[in-house]
Amino acid sequence: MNLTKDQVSQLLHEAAITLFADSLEELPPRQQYQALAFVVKGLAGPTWAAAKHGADERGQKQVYYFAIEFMPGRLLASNLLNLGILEPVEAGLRALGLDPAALYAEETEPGLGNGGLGRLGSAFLDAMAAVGIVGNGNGIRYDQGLFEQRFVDGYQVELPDDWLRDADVWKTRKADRAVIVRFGGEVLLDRDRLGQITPVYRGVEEVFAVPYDTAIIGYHQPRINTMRLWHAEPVPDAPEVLTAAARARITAITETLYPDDSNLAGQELRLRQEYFFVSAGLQSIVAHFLKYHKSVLQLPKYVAVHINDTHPALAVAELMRLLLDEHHLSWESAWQTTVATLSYTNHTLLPEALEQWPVDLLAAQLPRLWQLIQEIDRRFRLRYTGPFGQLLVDRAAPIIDGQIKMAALAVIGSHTVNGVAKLHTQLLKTQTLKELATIFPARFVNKTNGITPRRWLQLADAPLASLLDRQIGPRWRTEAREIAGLADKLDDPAVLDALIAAKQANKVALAGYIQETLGLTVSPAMIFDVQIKRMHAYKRQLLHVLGILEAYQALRAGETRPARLHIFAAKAAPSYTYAKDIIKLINTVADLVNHDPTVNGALQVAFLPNYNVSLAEKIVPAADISEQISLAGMEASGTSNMKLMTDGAITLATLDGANIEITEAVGTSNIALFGMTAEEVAARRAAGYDPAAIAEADPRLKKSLGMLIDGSLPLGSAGHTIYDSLLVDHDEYFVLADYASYVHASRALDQLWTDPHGWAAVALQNIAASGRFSADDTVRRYAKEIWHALPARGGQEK
Ligand code: GLS
Repeated sequence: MNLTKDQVSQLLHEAAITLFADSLEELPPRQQYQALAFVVKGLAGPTWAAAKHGADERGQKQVYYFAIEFMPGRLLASNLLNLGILEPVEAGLRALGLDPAALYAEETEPGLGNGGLGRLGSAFLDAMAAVGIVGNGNGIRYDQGLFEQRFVDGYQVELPDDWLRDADVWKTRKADRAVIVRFGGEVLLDRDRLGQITPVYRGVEEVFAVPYDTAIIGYHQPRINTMRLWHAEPVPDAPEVLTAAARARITAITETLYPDDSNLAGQELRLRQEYFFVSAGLQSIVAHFLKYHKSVLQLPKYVAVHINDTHPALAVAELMRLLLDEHHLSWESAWQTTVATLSYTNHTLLPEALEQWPVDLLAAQLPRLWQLIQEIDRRFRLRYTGPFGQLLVDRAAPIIDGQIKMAALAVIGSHTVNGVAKLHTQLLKTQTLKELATIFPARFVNKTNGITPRRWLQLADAPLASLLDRQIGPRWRTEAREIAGLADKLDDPAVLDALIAAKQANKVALAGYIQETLGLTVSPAMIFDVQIKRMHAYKRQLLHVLGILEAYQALRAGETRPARLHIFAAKAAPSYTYAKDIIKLINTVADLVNHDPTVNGALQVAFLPNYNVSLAEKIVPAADISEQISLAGMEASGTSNMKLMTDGAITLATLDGANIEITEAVGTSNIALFGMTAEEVAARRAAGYDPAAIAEADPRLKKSLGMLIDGSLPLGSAGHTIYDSLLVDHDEYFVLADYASYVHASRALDQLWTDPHGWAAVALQNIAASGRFSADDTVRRYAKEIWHALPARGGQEK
């Protein structure tokens, strides 16, 4: 798209008048942002409109990515980049005396996800559009996103996230495409003379599902996909007048995002959310499909529906319902069509995160689906008990002990199932879903996660992006694998110096933000050691804290070490008190070391509040060390590990999740590995483990642990809880078992830091190896091997 500075100015002035009846110069920054976003939406409009019909007319297969969470991040700069008008627009803004970055910062980030899972969904949408796959998101438009986090006296406090306060410029409400989703009531099966079964519903609650569409713009190409998020409302003009309570029950469905990514929330509301967006999505997909095709039997040829984690697993039963009840297929044809249409990604090994619904709850909310799930279960048992035996089939079947296991339903109803990193897929096959993998061995495949270098490198890390342009030319901007060319510059001291300078520029910017946010003065010359991710015991922020206390003692004892700033950002689920205790601990340790003159700036801790995509965009480019220190066998993949390496941080890691692939990519000499492997963890668990003996044998560790309870850290009950988790409750996540090797690996990085070119060379090799973690490649693999929906003509549309 071509645009001159003058055109930008004219469009902006017109938008200011149209939207706010005022001149651009008079508007506050928030409205200037809105005017610009309005212009950009308008510029994308014609391509979006054309793209919607083009795929149907060409008969190109479409992917629908069903996910209960999406975290797109701010969209303005990303849309400008993808449309190819970032530079002229920024030049136009500057000519008008406006600061582009300040306008971008006016956008409220839609926090419609908890963490890695939601962010991955959005990265995939961006990537699908970039490589020319017709791939649409299907999810929920929450009125309130993930809570806003503040710290009060070191404790996490949650405030509502009112992200719609200033209107969401990007959305298009499509009331004409609304569908009705039914809950509760009774279902009777009416059989006519030909044996045709028709369900008759009585006393159901009807919910109006209204889609809100957002354009997902393909990078430098005419593909614009749609993220469709559904909003729950009372049915307009319904014959029955609803009570206020009945209306509230309906609107509650899309009021708030569950602030939890690893525990089954277990409430009726969560189940209603899941069915709501699954049913609305599938109804609209099938209706749309039938505008272009004669028979639903052809669905799998033109449509792939992806179940992202178990939250949308009801898609199996809901698609069956539509095919059986509304399109009158036989059970066998409906089942074949369903399985050929659906695929499923598992994103977790945590047992508490594997969703199960009590039969009573599901049967009351979704009586027709309950009938169908029982039939799926019955047929599954009938078919597989003979060959595999009662015991195995009992463990594999969807219904057991009054519970419905959603992962089982998803696996049985999908043609392909994938894990998100090699180790994770292997553990799924051999442990978590081993019975299902025995029955369906060919269904299980691996698709290691990816990230979008557009957001994390092109937009967030302009200094590194321009270094890459200068050193290897701009092709990496479209094909991330080209970044590998940087490896040829390994021995060029001028390139290493440039890399150091680029990182330094980012660190200066982050130091400014830390000063502004926390009032803490830090030096950009320190090592910026970063751990950013959800607060969870298995991710072991606690191990990082024990490392800080080790360094604290060393410095107080007179050792000299390179100055290090430990940067944390993390939200804890409001109900997860242990994780909140760790937040209190980090803030308390920060208070201690930041105010202790004896460590004299050689050790500082900054815990930045309200972690979200926009904050990550500030931290990631400034990181020297990336802490990926989960207990091996716990983190399905991780994606901050990929973002941080892309921007030149060196990873301090266990062999967990995608850290294993990162190690393969960079080689063991370019990553600081420590700790037990997943196998060693399992063996240690089996053999029995005595954390107290480890603490006893290491005086510094013993002292650090003592600090939790002896009053040197004013932690209140949090100190005892954490102390007991390690020494009384047997340290479930083997923090103490990995402690010594963690400290050792971290000290090796201190050593490397004393040689700036040596450090930069390792960072450079990380950047050069990062291209393979581009989400573009990941979605190409999904498209080729799972969805069978490769873009026409090698990725480009007409
Ligand atoms: C998660 C995993 O915990 C992460 O390891 C993974 O990177 C992410 C995307 O696959 O999915 N699963 C989950 O429930 N939340 C996540 O972030």
